[in-house]
Amino acid sequence: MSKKDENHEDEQVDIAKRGLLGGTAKFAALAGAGTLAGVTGTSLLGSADAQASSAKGSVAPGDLDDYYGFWSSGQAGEMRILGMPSMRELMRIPVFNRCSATGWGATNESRKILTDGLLPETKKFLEDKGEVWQNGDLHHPHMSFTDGTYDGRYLFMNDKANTRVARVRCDVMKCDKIIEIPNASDIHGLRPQKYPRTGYVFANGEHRVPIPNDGRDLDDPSKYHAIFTAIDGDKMEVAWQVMVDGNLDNCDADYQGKYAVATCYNSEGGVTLAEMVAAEQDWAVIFDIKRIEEGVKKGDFKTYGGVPVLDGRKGSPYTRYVPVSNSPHGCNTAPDGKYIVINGKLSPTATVLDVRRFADLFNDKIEPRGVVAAEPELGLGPLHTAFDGKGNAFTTLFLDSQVVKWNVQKAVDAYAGKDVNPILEKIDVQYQPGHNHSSMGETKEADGQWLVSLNKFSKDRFINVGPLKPENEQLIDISSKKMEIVHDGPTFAEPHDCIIVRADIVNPDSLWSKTDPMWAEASAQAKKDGITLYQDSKVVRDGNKVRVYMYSAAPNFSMTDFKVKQGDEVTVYVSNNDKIDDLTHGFTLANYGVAMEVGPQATSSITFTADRAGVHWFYCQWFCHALHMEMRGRMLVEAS
Ligand code: K7E
Ligand code: CUA
Repeated sequence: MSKKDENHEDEQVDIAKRGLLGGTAKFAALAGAGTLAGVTGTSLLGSADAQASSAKGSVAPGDLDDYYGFWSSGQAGEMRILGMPSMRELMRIPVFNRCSATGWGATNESRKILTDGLLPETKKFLEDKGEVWQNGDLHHPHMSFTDGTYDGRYLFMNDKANTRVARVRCDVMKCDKIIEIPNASDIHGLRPQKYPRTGYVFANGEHRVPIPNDGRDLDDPSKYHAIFTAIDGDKMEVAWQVMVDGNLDNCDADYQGKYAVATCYNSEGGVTLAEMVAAEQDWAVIFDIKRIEEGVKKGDFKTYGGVPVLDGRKGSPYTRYVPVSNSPHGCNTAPDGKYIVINGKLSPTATVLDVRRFADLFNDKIEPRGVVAAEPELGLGPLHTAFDGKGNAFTTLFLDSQVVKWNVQKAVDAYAGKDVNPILEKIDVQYQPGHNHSSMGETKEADGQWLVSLNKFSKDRFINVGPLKPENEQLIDISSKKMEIVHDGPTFAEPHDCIIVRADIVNPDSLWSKTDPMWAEASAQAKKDGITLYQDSKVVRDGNKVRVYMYSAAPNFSMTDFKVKQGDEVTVYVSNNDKIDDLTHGFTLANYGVAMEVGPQATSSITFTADRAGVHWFYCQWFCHALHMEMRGRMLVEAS
């Protein structure tokens, strides 16, 4: 399903028309009514145009989508996959959450991923509580890049709540690494390096804390610091960190592989709201990646928490601070590689930085504000900007509940003194948009087809479900001159951010490989026990440790029962021998809180103490066969 580019050459502002139509609630209501009516088959507007455009964004039953949407879920902690433009939710990928369908947080494989990359003090903190799980707050999912566009290898995402960064393997769409970032507090902004490849994953530590944060300097906020981190995305290890002034919010990378930029609020270094918004100006920090790498080589750093930390505070060779209006938020690099848009949040403006002037800034040939190429006034509460690859930008206006479309070159011309209005159009969204994202919009292949507006409030948009309302994500057709909302859908916490990736770039497997590293430990243990996974079925006793190896082939487990003693520590390994697409089995042990997914050709394992004597049925909890209900067996626990 693809749709035609109806009008891309004529982006000229028609002031009179815009004055008549642009951004007024009345017009939006009319356009909205037309769209809704079109969906039910009667067009209020009555024009063929309106009817044709109403069908946009709908994908017929059985038809496939053109794009993958990778969605965050905020405080729900998982990542979600949507088909775009249908906005059908296709999959949920547990990351910083627990999941009873897949056993994420319960299986040995997931517990290893959830704990391996944590700092020693966090491991101890969790062990003392007997837990592996921490809540999550997943804000920003982004795909790895090669040469300025998505490469389909990995997705990276942050956890603001517990200062972690995770990676999802795109071949199997499962999380394979989670690391906790030392010295920083609460990872917020996260973006992969676009060029030459990822490479680094840049991660902003938002909140300022003492380093090390071990009880010192509690009452002296002047000694708190925010930390910018570059993670090696291949190894999932911290490469280096830079200490900055102020808080770090969002970030992005350039298309040249030379710089990263972060927005900073709280240049005041305050700890209360009043203190944090006191100054008229905050700043964007620019990081010179080459200089930082050289600094690391020269040893110009201190080691904290096992990683090199460079001093990037004002006056350092590694950074430059560009003053922008109070509390900037989103930071978005335009696909032409020339501009980076800093979104004002408390200021009605966006500040456009010209990447081509950064070298002069670092060589002290120009003042920091000398890199500013434009500062258009967009409306109230600009938070994030997306691009269509045709020179236009789309910025969410949180307070105005609108998306504003503006032309970057016109904004640059206006800033240079020309009498042009960069604003092309405003459209109402429902309500209070945070992030928006366009199809392929953060790559050099931005294609100007779709824009998603992720709205924090749905208010009256859906039937009432109680005090906690869903949020609302809306699909906007941006392929023609006029933006048009073609779909909206409720979503549970929280559609914080998303990316829209052309389907041909993402090619996940349908089956696991039997030798996948995900269960390397299970394979190694099986080998020690003289077991061939997927073939042998056996109970191995090792003191009070019991290892149960079985495989599944629909509709059977290879074991009808196994016997253990009360108090044994039992590990059950299940290998799925089925090679058929979509044939997932599961293993649920009744009344033991034990459940896991076992994908086709995968192995999963889970460990528990058999402290309840008696007959306990285990069963397959993923519907796999007409005899799925019969796919079960017994664990017999002898009373001690
Ligand atoms: Cu991406 Cu809220 Cu975390 Cu903006 S942030 S809305
Ligand atoms: Cu196997 Cu259901």
